[in-house]
Amino acid sequence: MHSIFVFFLVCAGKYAFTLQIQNLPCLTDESKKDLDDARKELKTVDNYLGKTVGTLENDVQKTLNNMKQKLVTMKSTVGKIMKKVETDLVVLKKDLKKGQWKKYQGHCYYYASLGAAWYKAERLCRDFGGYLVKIDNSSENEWVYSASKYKNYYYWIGLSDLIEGEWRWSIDQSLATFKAWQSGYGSKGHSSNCVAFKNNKSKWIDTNCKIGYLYICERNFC
Ligand SMILES: [Ca+2]
Repeated sequence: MHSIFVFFLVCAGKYAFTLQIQNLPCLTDESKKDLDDARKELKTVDNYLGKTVGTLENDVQKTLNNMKQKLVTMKSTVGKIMKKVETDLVVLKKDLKKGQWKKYQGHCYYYASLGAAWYKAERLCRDFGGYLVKIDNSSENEWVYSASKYKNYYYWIGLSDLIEGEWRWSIDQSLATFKAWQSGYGSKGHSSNCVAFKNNKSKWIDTNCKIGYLYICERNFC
């Protein structure tokens, strides 16, 4: 009882009151089994968590790699589009700087050197302070054709029939009085609603508005 190596400890179901420290802890066989079982359970849970964390890490890494790849592709696509837009703008600016507005009877005409669908061409002409060319008579028609630089190409003009067969100029929505249809054109139906100069001719065709033709803008001042 006087020794510091003696320790009081009550073990369930036992009568021993004093034990040396090296014998601690004092457990019943039943308690030991419980502890062993619990340890095994914990080990199983630990293994399961380890595997789950591993799988999750793998999945997250795969998702991140996927996203990274998609972003790289997206960046490349956006880069290409930006480059195309920049090139188009440079060409447009060069054209405008070169003063490619040609004068005829107090009006000025711009001949695009890049193609666009009819509606885009119409918008671009407005951006340039004009409108998709309106041709009032045969003289103007012949001049507009003769002044075009690329005779082998088609050029949009400002005529369309949103109401089938009702040909109107985009600038003022007036009905066309003068028309210079190429033989067989002018009534090509619902999928041919925009008008262009035929290549190598001062004649017009009605065709699909989505085609990327060159175009001619007109403005009332120079
Ligand atoms: Ca039509």
